[in-house]
Amino acid sequence: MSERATTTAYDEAAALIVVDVQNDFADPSGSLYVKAGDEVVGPVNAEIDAAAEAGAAVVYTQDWHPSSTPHFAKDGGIWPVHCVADTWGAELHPDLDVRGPVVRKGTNGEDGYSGFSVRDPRTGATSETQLESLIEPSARRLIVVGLAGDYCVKETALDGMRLGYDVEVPLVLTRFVNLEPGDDERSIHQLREAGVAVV
Ligand code: VGL
Ligand code: ZN
Repeated sequence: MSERATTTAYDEAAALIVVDVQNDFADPSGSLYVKAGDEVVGPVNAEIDAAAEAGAAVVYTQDWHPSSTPHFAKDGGIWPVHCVADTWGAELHPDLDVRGPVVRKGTNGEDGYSGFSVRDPRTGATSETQLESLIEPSARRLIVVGLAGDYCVKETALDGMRLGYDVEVPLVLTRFVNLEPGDDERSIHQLREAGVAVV
């Protein structure tokens, strides 16, 4: 029994999407550590517990890059090398409670931040991941948590809206990269404009 309050009531019409809670983002020694990212692991676990108990789907995403990809600054992108396939940094955080399928994104060097789709950096063509197929057909409402609030959480939530779900992003369950100061506020604004409940 969990004593901790969750951010929302779970039932079979809800799906919890746990985005990129991986060592490179959530461990202070990770290569793209999101400030205080480690603080979300405990509260996210409580949420997973509540969701699973209520019969809601719980699905995870994992950023999973080749060692060279236009996503990385050294290859023409903007990010330090992170979440390279089969390295410690790409592993889900060891304290994260994994109770559902994991969708890997970026596997073939694709770019893009949403858990629902990836983008070929050369052609710009987007393709779907398996995420939507893993959410119970009964799911109407998505709760998107994890890292980072201004990239993969935001894009996953926006894609969820486009796909016709009601979407919630609880702020206590995410943290922001803030590559530019104020990215957190701008992301929250953008999410709310799109109809996401940022709570
Ligand atoms: C992410 C930057 C680069 C994320 C992934 O998971 O939010 N951010 N790759
Ligand atoms: Zn990445």
